[in-house]
Amino acid sequence: MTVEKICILGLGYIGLPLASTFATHGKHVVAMDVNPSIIQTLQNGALHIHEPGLRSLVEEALKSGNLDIRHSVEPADAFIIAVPTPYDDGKRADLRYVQSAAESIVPHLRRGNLVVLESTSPPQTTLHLVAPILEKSGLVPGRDFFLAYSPERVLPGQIIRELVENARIIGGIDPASAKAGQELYQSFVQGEIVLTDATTAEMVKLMENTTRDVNIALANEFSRLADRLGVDVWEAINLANRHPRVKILRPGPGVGGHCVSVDPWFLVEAAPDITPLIRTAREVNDAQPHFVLDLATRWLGPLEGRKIGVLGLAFKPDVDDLRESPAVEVAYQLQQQGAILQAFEPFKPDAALPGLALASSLEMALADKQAVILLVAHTQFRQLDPHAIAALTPARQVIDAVHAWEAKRWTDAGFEFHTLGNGQ
Ligand code: SAJ
Repeated sequence: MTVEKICILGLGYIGLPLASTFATHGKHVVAMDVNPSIIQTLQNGALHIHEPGLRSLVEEALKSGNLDIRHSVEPADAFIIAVPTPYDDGKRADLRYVQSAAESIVPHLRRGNLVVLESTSPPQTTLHLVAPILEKSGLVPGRDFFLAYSPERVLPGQIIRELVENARIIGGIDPASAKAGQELYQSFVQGEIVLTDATTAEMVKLMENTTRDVNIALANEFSRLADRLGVDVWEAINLANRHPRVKILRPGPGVGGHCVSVDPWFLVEAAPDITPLIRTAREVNDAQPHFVLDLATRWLGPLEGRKIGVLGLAFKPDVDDLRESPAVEVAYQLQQQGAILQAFEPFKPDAALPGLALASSLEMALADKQAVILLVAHTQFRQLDPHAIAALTPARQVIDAVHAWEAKRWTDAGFEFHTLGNGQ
């Protein structure tokens, strides 16, 4: 099939880079979002999210004349759904955005079109949710139009490069749909394009993030063991990783973001009776902020009234995304124990976090404090000079919950220094 015009639904961390990349590769893209403030921001030439390289990519796409930012769906040759799939209070997938995106395509769907779902979704969503909605058009998927699932697999912070270079899985509801997807994505994908069926593709995506979550849970549990047994987990991991078939990930304050901390629940929901490991890994990672709180209490003493500067709130280094962030959770838990916090998140200094005092600068976060806790290994925090910090704060107790700093440099500068996972 020939695709000239693509309509992309959802302009978040996936939809916007995707729309811009198609546009810079010669496709006419209508990029839409139901959130008017996102549309307004983009139409004013600004961005509502931070991702390295995204600004120049969007500018290039707009300059090419191929990218139109719109409030609503328009007829096109292909439609790509890239909306969020959060979970509800019971950890069940909330598919309302997918559902309404599919519904909004129905009036515009024509014979020969291709519809692709990119949002991370529970197994069988394409077949059992999206296909029946699109059938309301009177057209039959597989006969009158193509329908596929193609998971986004890009790493926040590396999205622009990975979008192009990663292997892409395309699962069709039939082989012709997978082939149609291949023809669409090969306009810019440099990685291998592998075709399969829709449910396998959904499963692949969930398996990838679940594998990561389980492995991080293991690393986090190792950090607790090391703490209990008087071992430096970082040294132990480093040594274990010299084994040719061992690759232990990094312990930290927990797992956040909108992917790894959410997606495993979709598998648990699909079959709770046979997924105890996946559930337990989620629970271990969700409890890790509390482990950090326990360490802080042990190292700093009673937290009531203690003035603490918190460095970093994002869910991981060098991103601005605070969704499901374990750092935010740690900050709230410290505050619940009576600590008086000021938190500095350089990528979102004006974030709205109810009840949490944010500092607009590093200097503000450090001034007049009794202790400093590092929760995110942002590059700019990694590079901090302990002597310079000593001049900015009366605090002489430092906790590094992400193993970003070298202990000796801080102790040499006069700090009492603690690292998560160092039980020595
Ligand atoms: N984390 C650790 N220790 C580690 C690695 C990560 O505690 O050793 C934490 C991070 O700090 C963060 C969380 O895990 O809080 C998730 O970070 P991440 O870098 O592992 O993953 P995401 O959520 O940024 O992106 C993941 C990626 N999936 C995999 O690597 C299997 C990405 O490729 C997916 O496209 C993305 O999820 C997604 O959108 O699903």
